[in-house]
Amino acid sequence: RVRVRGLSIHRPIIYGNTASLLTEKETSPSGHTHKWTVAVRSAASGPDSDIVGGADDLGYFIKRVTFKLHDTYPNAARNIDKPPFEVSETGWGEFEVNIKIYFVPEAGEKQITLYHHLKLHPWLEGEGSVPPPLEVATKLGPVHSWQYDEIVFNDPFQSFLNILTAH
Ligand code: SLL
Repeated sequence: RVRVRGLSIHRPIIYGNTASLLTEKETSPSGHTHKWTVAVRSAASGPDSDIVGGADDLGYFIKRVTFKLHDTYPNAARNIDKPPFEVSETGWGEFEVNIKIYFVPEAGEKQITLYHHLKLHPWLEGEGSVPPPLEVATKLGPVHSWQYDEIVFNDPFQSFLNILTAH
């Protein structure tokens, strides 16, 4: 296993969530108010990609993404082993999602951990910690909360570099 010393290669990603209100009918009897999707996506897609990233083409170097949800969810640690790396659920509250990204064995790299605050409410400037009333939230539409990041591999193995550059 040969490392390519002095080389550093990166892959851009975005991670985060979208959320929208459930209809009144969907809300009862669970008490859940929102449906949401939390995801890790490639940010390296072309101009035709949509707002939350394009092709789910991370599978060639990511083998698993674990989304650790709030303990109020059954099986809170959700393992996703192929793209799209995402979890969709319903709920009533915001919380911190712990996201662990595991790489293919060729990488010889440890997993990385990201944190994302699952956002359900269209928090308004200067309104403190009180979410806007339902009719306001309804008017504002779905909430998007995404962060850009780059996964950096330093001194990658030659075989892994080949995998990365072949895509
Ligand atoms: C809060 N600290 O109090 C947060 C916790 C937890 C959200 C939010 C669970 C849904 C279910 C759900 O929405 N949990 O499975 O019943 O706001």
